[in-house]
Parts: sequence; structure tokens; C-alpha cells
Amino acid sequence: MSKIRAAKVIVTCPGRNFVTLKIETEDGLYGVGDATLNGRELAVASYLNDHVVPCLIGRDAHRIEDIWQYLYRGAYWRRGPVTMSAIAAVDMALWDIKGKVAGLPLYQLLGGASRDGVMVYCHANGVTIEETIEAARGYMAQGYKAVRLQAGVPGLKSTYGVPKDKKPYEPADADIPTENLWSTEKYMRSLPALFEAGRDKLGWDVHLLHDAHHRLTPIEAGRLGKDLEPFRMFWLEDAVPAENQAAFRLIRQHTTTPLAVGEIFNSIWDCKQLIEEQLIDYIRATVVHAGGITHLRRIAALADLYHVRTGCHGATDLSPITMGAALHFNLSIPNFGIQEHMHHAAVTETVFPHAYSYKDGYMHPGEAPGHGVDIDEKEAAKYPYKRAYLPVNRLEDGTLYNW
Ligand code: KDG
Ligand code: MG
Repeated sequence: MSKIRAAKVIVTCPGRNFVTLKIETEDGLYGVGDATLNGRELAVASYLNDHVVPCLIGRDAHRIEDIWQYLYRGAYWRRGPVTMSAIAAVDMALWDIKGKVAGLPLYQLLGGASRDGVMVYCHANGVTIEETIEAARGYMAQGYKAVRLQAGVPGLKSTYGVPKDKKPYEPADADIPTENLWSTEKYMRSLPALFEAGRDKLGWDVHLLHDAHHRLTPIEAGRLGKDLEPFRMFWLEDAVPAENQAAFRLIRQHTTTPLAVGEIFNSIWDCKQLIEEQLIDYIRATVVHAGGITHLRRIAALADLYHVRTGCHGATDLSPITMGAALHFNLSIPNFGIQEHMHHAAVTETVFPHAYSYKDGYMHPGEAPGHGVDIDEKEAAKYPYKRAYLPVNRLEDGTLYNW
């Protein structure tokens, strides 16, 4: 028994907003969990402060599964990104505490290492194809075995994944959502040339990925997948919005390009049909938005039965705490595929010291007890919350579309 004495929510903006839950026990230990939901941060902070923290005090921090069920079933209102991110933060913090009590890195509690390192992919971005290929070359020189290629679309002023003014890419860039223009036709015409150049200039030994960011219809996705087949991609991500899981059947009928989806999923119910019907190859749900390590392990176990591997979301809006927790999860499960690695700003790293590291295309969570990521509260206090939204897309006739 290790009673929860206190829990507090820390909101900080070192380069971008993050929400962190810190749980303390009566025996003087603490654990931290990430609760960041990009553009809706304060909703999760309130859910935790107003509705979760009061129910945690006095509970046994070791009863991780019971607390998970208590917060999920006990709320009566199940699922949703706000609820599941809040539950995830509690779950991560409790696993962190358990690891510290055991004196073991979290992956050891999850069954031990199934591999020596976690293969990661990074983001090669550019306004032009040439810039993107140049960026990919730079990452390959650092040892990356897998690179995501995103380039500007001729005729569109800005698009997802492409930085402005050569600054590091951060989409939550305004205090009221920026409005972008979107044209599926222009995008579909431009993409094969990017991957042709990719194979031509980067060779065949590197894994190439791409994120369509939910902007196609199933039949468009089928055609794009077919057009990209000659380039043997590692995956085509988020080809269509996935609320309608059955819609993926249509994409599968038309292409053998591997499909990845799930960064916005928050429960096993969002991907049950996609997995059971083998409509996808990679499930991208991750620790913070999909209910923590406890729930993500359930998703991975289901996926394992159907040859679906994991590819956890790892953009900069997921804090280093999620990265640390995800690396322990990735190292331990049998059906790991790949992990996204988008570099955090240096100032973010000063607020979240961590034990994980990168070497030669692989990351490792390190051997610190727990998940190995901490928050420096003094540093965090220097960076107050700043409202920031993701952009929206409109079609050329002004219709609001998917971003
Ligand atoms: O908050 C939204 C971002 O996390 C998302 O746009 C990043 O699609 C993304 C990715 O694959 O990293
Ligand atoms: Mg994505």
C-alpha cells in the first residue's frame, strides 16, 4: 500500500504548451504523467483538477488497473480525448511510481526488452522537393533508418508538415486558428514526384513514410496508394478521417501500400474493426491520447493477433513524458513497428529532463527507475500558458475541410 497524498496539474509553455500531472505518495515518492491535448490543453487541466484529483487522494498508488477502471467506468461518460488524456496522465504517473518503488525501468515491469532499441522515424520537410530531399539526407547522415517526406504543394501557400520561413515546424501557431487553402487535386498530382525523387536520390535502403493528414476520401486514398506503390513506402498515414472504420475496406481493395492510422484515437473501440478486418498495417495510437500504458497495451495485444504493428504518434505536442513512456512500451511489446521522433525544442528539454537517448536510428528509454522523465517545476514556472490553435483548411470555394 502506498497512499496518494497529493496530485497537482502543471501547465507550462516552453516553446509550446504542455499539461503535466504530478502524483505524490505518503512515502515521499512521486510520478509524472503527460496530459497534453494540443489546442484544448485547459479542458484536460480542468478535467483533472476539478474531477479526477479529488478522487485520487487516499487511494493506493499501486492499484493501477483498479484506478484505471475507476476513472473510465466510474465516470459513466466513457471515452473522448479529454477524458482519455486525463486518465492517461494518471496511468503514466502511477507506472512511474511503481517503477521507482521496484527500482526498475518501466520496460522491465512490462515484461522486459523484446529488442535492443526502438527504430524511430524523423520528419524531412521542405517547401520544395529538393529541400525535403536535402533534409532527409541530413537525417540519414545522423543514422536514421526511416524518414517521413513532406513537401509543399505547388499552388498552395502552406500545407500540413511544411515549415514557414525555415523555422522548426510547429502547427499550433496562432491564438485563433489560421485558415489554410486545400486542394486534393493539386496535392495528389504533386506527391508521386516527391517519392520518385526520394528513391532516386536517397536509394532503397531507407524506409520512406508520408502523412496525408486525413485529407482524402477513400477512393482518392486508393488511387494515391496505387500511384505510390512503385516506391515501396513503409506507410501512408492517415489517408482518410477514420471515424468510419469500414471506409478503409475501399482503400484496401485498391492498393497494397501499407496503411497507418490512429494518432487521434483514444480507445480500443476506435480501431477494433480496423484491426480485426486487417484494414490497416500500423496502429498509431499513443500513450497520452489513448488512455495510458494500461490501455495501449490492450490495443497492442489485439493488434498482435491480426499482424498489425504499432507506430506510436510522437509529434512535439506530445511531451517528453509521453516519449519516455512510449519508448518503454515499444521496447517491451512483441508487435512493435516504429516510433515517430519529432525533435522537441531545446527549451522543452530543459523543463523535462529525461533518461532516453538516440543513437544510429534507434532510441532507448534508459535505465532510470520508472519511465525516466521528470519535470523541473522551477523551469516550468518561467513559461506561462499561451493559447495556441491548430489551423483549419478550406477548399478553394470556401468550404471548411479536414486539416
Ligand atoms: O496536434 C496535432 C499533431 O500532433 C499532428 O498534426 C502531427 O500528424 C501529426 C504527426 O503525424 O506527427
Ligand atoms: Mg500524423
